[in-house]
Amino acid sequence: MKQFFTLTAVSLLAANTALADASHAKHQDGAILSAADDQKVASLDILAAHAHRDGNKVTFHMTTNGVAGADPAKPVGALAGAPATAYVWPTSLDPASVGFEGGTGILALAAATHPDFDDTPLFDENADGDVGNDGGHWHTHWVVLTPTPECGDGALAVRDIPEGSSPKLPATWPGLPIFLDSPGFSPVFDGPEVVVNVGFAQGVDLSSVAYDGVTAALRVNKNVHAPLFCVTDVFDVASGDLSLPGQLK
Ligand SMILES: [Ca+2]
Ligand SMILES: [Ca+2]
Ligand SMILES: [Ca+2]
Repeated sequence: MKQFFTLTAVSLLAANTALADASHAKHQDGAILSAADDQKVASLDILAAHAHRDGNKVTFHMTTNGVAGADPAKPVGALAGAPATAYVWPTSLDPASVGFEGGTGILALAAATHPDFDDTPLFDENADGDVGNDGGHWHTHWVVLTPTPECGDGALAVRDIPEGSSPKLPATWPGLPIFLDSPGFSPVFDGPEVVVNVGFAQGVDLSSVAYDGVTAALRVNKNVHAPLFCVTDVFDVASGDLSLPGQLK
């Protein structure tokens, strides 16, 4: 009898594992697939990116070749030059879909870490009673990316908000002079998988959204002025060319 229960438990466990794995991006119809690459850090080597929709909730996820989230950015001890590591889903959505001024760049969802500063003043990700000390914990952002030559040839940056201008910004904008929102969606890590469930306001047209998947490093400007937050390294792009071949279904 005991053996029966043990066997049942083992097969249930196996079934659960298979079930969990079946939900991963790399097993989804229409996922953007990317080859494994031993030259890349495994946790940032994308195998697949995918997004799917249930009403106004959209699940963005990525399968990596390692343990997703295993290699967060390392602190440098200052805001100037502070690095960030991010899993990023660039989309075809207009920035106005989440409350930014419209037509201002590529709206991208990011799950990020940057231990040198906290930009989620409404959230206490590590639940220690301080909302200002958890930039080193994985959290999410909406960012608006624009080509920014000052960051390097062909490089992108989070769009700056020039002094004296007052573009539309989401209610959860954390106050930095860039097009960055801290909406508070929790990134969920499960082995090779990173998942973010996103809520959209009613009335946002989600019927023909294109997306891609990227792993990247960003860095705060060494002089902490514009351009403030450059994309400095792209580790992997699911499509290989940022063509946003994924179609939200
Ligand atoms: Ca890859
Ligand atoms: Ca915080
Ligand atoms: Ca905290």
